[in-house]
Amino acid sequence: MTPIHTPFDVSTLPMMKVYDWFNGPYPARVRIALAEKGLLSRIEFAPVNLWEGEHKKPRFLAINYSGTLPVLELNDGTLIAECTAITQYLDTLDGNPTLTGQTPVEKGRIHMMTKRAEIEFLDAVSTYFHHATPGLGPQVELYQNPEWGNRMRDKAIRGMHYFDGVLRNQPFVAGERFSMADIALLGGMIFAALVELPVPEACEALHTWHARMQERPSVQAWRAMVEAGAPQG
Ligand code: GTS
Repeated sequence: MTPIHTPFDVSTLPMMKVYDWFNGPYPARVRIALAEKGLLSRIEFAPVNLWEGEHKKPRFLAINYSGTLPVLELNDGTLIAECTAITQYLDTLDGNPTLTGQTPVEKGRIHMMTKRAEIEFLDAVSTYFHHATPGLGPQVELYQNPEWGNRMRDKAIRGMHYFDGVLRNQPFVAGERFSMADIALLGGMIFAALVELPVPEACEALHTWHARMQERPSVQAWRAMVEAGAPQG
């Protein structure tokens, strides 16, 4: 039975701030989640320029100790970093968690598959980018280990095959419904495209799923924003 939820008026929510960089793959996860939840109008975006290393400077490290984007700031100053934590917060605001699971088993599976999409794919592509390519450039990449980066590239390719196998048996990453785990895998696909790491043709189910994801208005809105280019100023 479909649960009945009281309609939720997002305009009653106080404004929130998201520190991010417009075309970053991790920030994409939060932007897509915001669009899925109809919350984009409640967000002011504060650009932190990764290419100038702003995320490693004391001013931003005081916002996020890890020196990574994105970060959500609530109107009382509360700071929430980590895509998974931010998505969980946003998803529960309306009492109707469509992205992070309604039942204990859904929540468990979505958490597991999100983590797996990060460990086996997205984080591995990111490590490849930072260690085995010029990454964000010599001013920002102060330590690089190309051998480790290339190992992580191979891990990411194994991850593509793993998720292809998952998607041969079910329509979405965590089962029968779109969830935060699909968004995490999309983050991996976005990063892989940025670093020109192709998804093997043999990964047919992964390709089909990816094409299906492009039809979602949230993903289309994200793509249109990226195509509009970097924020000015
Ligand atoms: N575990 C973090 C999360 O889930 O939020 C990882 C965040 C992350 O690595 N963000 C990237 C970053 O800040 C942003 S992007 O690469 O997708 O644009 N990277 C900068 C760096 O120097 O690691």
